[in-house]
Amino acid sequence: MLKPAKLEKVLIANRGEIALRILRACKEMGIKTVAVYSTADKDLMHLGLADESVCIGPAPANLSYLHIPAIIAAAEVTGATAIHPGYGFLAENADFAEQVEKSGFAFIGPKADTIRLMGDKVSAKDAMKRAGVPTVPGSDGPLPEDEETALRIGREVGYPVIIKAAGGGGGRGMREVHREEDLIEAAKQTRAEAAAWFSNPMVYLEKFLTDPRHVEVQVLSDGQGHAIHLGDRDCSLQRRHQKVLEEAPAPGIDETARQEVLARCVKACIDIGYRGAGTFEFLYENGRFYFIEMNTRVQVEHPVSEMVTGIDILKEMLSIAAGNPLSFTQDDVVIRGHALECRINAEDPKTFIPSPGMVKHFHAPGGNGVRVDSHLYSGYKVPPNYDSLIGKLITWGATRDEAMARMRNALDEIVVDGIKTNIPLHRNLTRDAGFCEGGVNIHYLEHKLANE
Ligand code: MV4
Repeated sequence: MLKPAKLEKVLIANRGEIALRILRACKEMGIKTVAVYSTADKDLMHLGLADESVCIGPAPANLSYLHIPAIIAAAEVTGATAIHPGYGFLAENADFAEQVEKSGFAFIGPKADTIRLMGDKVSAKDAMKRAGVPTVPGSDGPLPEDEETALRIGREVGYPVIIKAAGGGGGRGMREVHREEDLIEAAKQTRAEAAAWFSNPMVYLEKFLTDPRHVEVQVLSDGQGHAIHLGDRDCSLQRRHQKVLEEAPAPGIDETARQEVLARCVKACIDIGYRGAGTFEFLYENGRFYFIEMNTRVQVEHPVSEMVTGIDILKEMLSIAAGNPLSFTQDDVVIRGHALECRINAEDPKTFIPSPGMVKHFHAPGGNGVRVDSHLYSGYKVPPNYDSLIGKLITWGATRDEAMARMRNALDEIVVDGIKTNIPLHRNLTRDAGFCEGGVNIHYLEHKLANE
């Protein structure tokens, strides 16, 4: 892969396992690295592996990983040429992307305008609908404030419906409505929340799908007219909008519907001039896909797509940001076998209360088809200030059953002593008859937990 000067030195504007993942990709490509960290994170593993590291502020994220001037200043003083935002924090902040580029650095992700387009869920849905991506039936734009018009739209779509904030996403700012007499009040409440939380009172209405699966499509697009997909992932196993276990490909999907939606996503990338790695989120019900949102960042669960395609998504992101055209075509992408990912969190496996503290002993599992993406080491102290994700255990197999057997072994082998983790939950889940069967919906895990 070419390496123009734009990507001579990459500043990694993140922490934990994804910072380590970005660092590994940079090192492989011969790109110099700058790690940034808060005072709570001075013991992060990747700091010692980076060429340079810079403290950007105190523990609260607002004063460090979310503090745009501190990150740009760190890039300036170290002579970095590009910034990788990872996921979370500033990854989908269009103003950050804009300031990074205006300051003369390459932003490793889409153009600021694309991030802005997708950040507004009404404009995102509209853009995707125009590009031919199937969307959830609904208000086709904002839900009007006029009560008569809103009621007519609700009646046309048919109950139940869901009201969502245009500025929301990921489950924040939404309200189910099961009866017409509740629509106006629900719209008012969602608007008020949206104004307070996202400084944008705009809401939209959709048909509420009662038992969908969450299936998403990974794409890579170079912004120069070439785009490809890396197949789909199933992320239905979630609790309170936090994904727990993901897999690729999504099991038991209608193959005609799948090939159609994958092709539509690729075409949409070309239509909007998308640049970088992206994820189209769909609800899948009764054999049909319905677009809900697009994520303009690398996602936590990207490794399952890497495992079934052999493509390194982080290296491709870097290559695209360097201005290179995609080096392969869709025909070069072959989905082979199956991959699973268990998210390992520092939390109580029953109450889900975060459990930071000293990891007295860490032992990583191994063997054929086993991958561990984690910044843990024996003696590492998990700080209480951030997300509780401490690593990801990923297995690959020629079949789903083989990937599952390898995951059960890996979960038997892994040792994380000193703090509570959700490993017992994963040991249980990978032996759950319904999940092992494949194709469970977004409510499955919460129902299972309520009944145990
Ligand atoms: C929906 C839905 C049902 N019908 N939209 C939640 C997160 C956000 N990305 C969209 N979400 C949903 N939108 C319609 N029209 C159900 C959910 C939903 C959900 C979606 C994906 C994964 C987990 C979920 C958990 C609860 C609700």
